[in-house]
Amino acid sequence: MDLIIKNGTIVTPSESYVADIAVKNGEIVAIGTGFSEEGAQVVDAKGKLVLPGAIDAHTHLAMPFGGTVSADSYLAGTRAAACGGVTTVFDYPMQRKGSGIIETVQARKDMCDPEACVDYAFHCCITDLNGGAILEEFKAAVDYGVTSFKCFLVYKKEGMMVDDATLVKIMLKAKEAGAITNVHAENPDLIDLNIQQFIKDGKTSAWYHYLSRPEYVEAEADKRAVHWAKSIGAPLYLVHMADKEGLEAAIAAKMDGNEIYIETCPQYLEFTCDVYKREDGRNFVCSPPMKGQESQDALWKAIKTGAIDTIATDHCPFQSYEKDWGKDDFTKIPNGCAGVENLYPYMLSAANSGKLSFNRVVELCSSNPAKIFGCIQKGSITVGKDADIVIYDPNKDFTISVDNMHSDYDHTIWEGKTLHGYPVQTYVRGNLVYNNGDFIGKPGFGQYIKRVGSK
Ligand code: DUC
Ligand code: ZN
Ligand code: ZN
Repeated sequence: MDLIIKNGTIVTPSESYVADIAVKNGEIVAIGTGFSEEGAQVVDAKGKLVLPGAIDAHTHLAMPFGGTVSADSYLAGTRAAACGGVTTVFDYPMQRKGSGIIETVQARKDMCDPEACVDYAFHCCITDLNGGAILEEFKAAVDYGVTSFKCFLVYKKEGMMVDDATLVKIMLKAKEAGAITNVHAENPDLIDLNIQQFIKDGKTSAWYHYLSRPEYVEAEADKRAVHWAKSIGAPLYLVHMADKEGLEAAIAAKMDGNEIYIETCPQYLEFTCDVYKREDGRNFVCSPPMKGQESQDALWKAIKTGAIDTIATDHCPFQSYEKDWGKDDFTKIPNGCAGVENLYPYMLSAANSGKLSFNRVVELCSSNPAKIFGCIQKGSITVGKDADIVIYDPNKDFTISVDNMHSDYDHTIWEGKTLHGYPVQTYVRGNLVYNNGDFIGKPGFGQYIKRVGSK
């Protein structure tokens, strides 16, 4: 045996129990008691929880966006991931006009390979069908391990948006190839209408970022995506759900038997649109923006009832000087916030405070993303799976500060937030990459995860 983690409380989506875990060659080979410790590294996890590593199914690392590039490289973003108990990240390469899917993903894989500190996979954003050639590449993309494609219903001027006909073509072809379509739902025409008026009226603070993209802007697009999924019988994954009306429409369609999955993010669970009234409101600018209290309450309710499937981060930090570009004009603020290192600790702290169960956190942050996105080696503490393991101390309090994070950004929206309980160790395939506050992994250790489609 290479590693034995003993006496800890193992948490799965359905139960918590005390047992020892034996790891060999990066895999969990046995769960039980009384293993021979000869030659093995032995870790005593008594009094601690032993959890599957989280899967952050939504990051934008080194992403060209908003006139710059997001502040975390693959190295910094995956280093931060390791320190927050995230053992796999899903990044979003952007296919551009004239480029193929595999070409797009391969280019990002080449960047990521030497830098990745945890395992990684890719969803591919589709922005153009290249006269239909892209659709013909879906099957090859699935064989390459990319089993999810993303459509933006927004970012029209940025050349990222797809229209409804393109969306439907993608959803149908994805279904045929055994893949799923992820959708960022906001309505760009309504946003532009609002922005034009606000700029004309001299209303330029971060608060108007929210008011130009309020609840109805997201709800319309959520409902449209749900409508197409229902009408053509294709699977849909709604990313970063933030509004009550869209959420309720998606839940109703799920309850009618449609294959619809809903993701939300910690920032929507913690903050409301009131943050945009703060002096540092621009630091919270992301899209979709944080919404009102009613939406936040609806998200928490859906987490408790089981209607929300995953929590991911949309990690896309920018430096303060970049956020400052929009000090006097909210339209110039690069959209995005940090979160990859905060995801698991935040949700586990919520569990520790009794807001939901630890089992449900494991389901939302690990098992469900693994299942939905075909990561068959990941997502649970089970014999035969990768030994992606987090040891969590429920008694360790931790106050988040930019100084104790492991990213390259210079500020965080989570500054000053105290969490009850914190990860103390993270293992990726049986290798210790984070130990009590320190990153001890190696760039390049992270591996590309070739995912399995549903066909
Ligand atoms: N939203 C953000 O806030 N940042 C990156 C991309 C996105 O859709
Ligand atoms: Zn998005
Ligand atoms: Zn995103």
